[in-house]
Amino acid sequence: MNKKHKIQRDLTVLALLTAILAVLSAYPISLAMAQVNPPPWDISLNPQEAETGVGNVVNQTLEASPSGGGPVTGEDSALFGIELEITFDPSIVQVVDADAQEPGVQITPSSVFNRSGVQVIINSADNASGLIRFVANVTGQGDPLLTQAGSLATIGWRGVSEGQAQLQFTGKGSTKNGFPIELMFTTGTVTVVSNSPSGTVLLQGRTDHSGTVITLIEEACPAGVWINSLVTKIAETVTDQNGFFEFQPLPGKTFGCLLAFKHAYLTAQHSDPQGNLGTITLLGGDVNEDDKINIFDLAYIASRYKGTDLTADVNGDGLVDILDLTMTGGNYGKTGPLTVWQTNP
Ligand SMILES: [Ca+2]
Ligand SMILES: [Ca+2]
Ligand SMILES: [Ca+2]
Repeated sequence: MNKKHKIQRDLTVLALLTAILAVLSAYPISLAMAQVNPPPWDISLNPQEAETGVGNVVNQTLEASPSGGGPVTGEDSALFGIELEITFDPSIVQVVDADAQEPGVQITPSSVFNRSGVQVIINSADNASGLIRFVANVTGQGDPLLTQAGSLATIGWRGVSEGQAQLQFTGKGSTKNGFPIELMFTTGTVTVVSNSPSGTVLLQGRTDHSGTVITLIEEACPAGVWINSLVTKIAETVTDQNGFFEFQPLPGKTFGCLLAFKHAYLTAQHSDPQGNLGTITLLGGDVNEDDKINIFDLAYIASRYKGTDLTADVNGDGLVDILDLTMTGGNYGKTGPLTVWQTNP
């Protein structure tokens, strides 16, 4: 081959290369798009708005699903790695440690992360600063973490004080080849409500409903007449003029029963008292405090009629008279404890 032919051949090769480059340069964006823009995923919480009491625990599941519906497959589309940060207000909620063996506080990874070829690099919750960090990925030739909607983890929240904790997310996913997968976050909340019981206890035949003693005990509601010495009292309060009572927050306490006691009235109870219990009206006439209204009460009132022994004064007006006798007679045969509370409108 002479020099002239070699130059001609080189020019031909150059022209071909130029043509190829020209063709390629017409499509670089679409080629690039196909590789670095895998479909985004939605990250959400179930339930989105969780609620619990002070000292109580509620679970929220962290869920992922392809924004387009899925399933999403292929090395450059499916979810092979994920990093998430969730911030929360640690003065309102704290993360419950899901792994007692591991130092620090962890959330519970879903079964997706509980197979070979999947590694959880970071799983930590900082209850001082209010930050959850979760990082996991697939190693080797493992299958993707997810190709369709599924659960990532469960977070257990313990209520610390009344209020609403806003949860904020940041993070991203990764394809197998390390292209970023955009995560679209739907933020959630955890609302902590007071678990302290409140309610209204009215007294039949009175306009001033004050003075009923309300007691919270650990034990389940006792059947029949309850005896002070046999129960473990957690707290005690007294109703106001409107019959209203409310306990201060009692973090970490669980109550078996709430008891209401007022002399000359049948007692009332409420099992597992939490929050607003509603209203109950105590029936009058039990002057001998055996939680029964019967002939003994009527006899007692009759024997003190118009007298000065005010233990027989059922309606508390300072007199033992026909009003006390009639109310007691009207309740004849009734027994406590009363347990039917009306829900406030
Ligand atoms: Ca731990
Ligand atoms: Ca009685
Ligand atoms: Ca009276």
